[in-house]
Amino acid sequence: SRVVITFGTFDVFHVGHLRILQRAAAHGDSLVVGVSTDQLNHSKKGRYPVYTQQERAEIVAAIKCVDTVFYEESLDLKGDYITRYAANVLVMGDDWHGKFDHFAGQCEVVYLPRTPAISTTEVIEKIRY
Ligand code: C2G
Repeated sequence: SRVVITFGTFDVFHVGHLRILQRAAAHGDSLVVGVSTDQLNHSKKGRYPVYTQQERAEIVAAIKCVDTVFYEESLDLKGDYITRYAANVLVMGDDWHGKFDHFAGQCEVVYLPRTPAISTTEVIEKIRY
């Protein structure tokens, strides 16, 4: 059976997140999701997400098409996570287009188009004003 793996922060969970998980799941029989840690976000973006990693992981785990959730501690461990979960397909949104092509020897690499006009940043802005 085909295992799909994907990664993300999934902060202030919105319909763009839901749709990429559903479309990722459609590429195989089970879906494994790496939720980036608060620390990874802080070191990468200089700020912590709105929701904690535990809250973000709890929400993602409750989505019907998601089978397994784990914490993504480092961007450099993707290859290890792919091996650990025996993933056959890596699915990412096309904001990462080309970035993970070097895993093509390890698993299939698929980039899916993002849902237009929605992002965590836009949701935050909409609430703020
Ligand atoms: N996404 C989408 N449509 C949107 C917004 C996001 O399809 N309108 C997708 C992204 O392309 C990504 C996933 O939802 O595949 C999660 O997005 P983010 O939470 O922004 O994740 P990111 O911080 O890019 O992931 O190893 C990657 C890291 O975990 C970072």
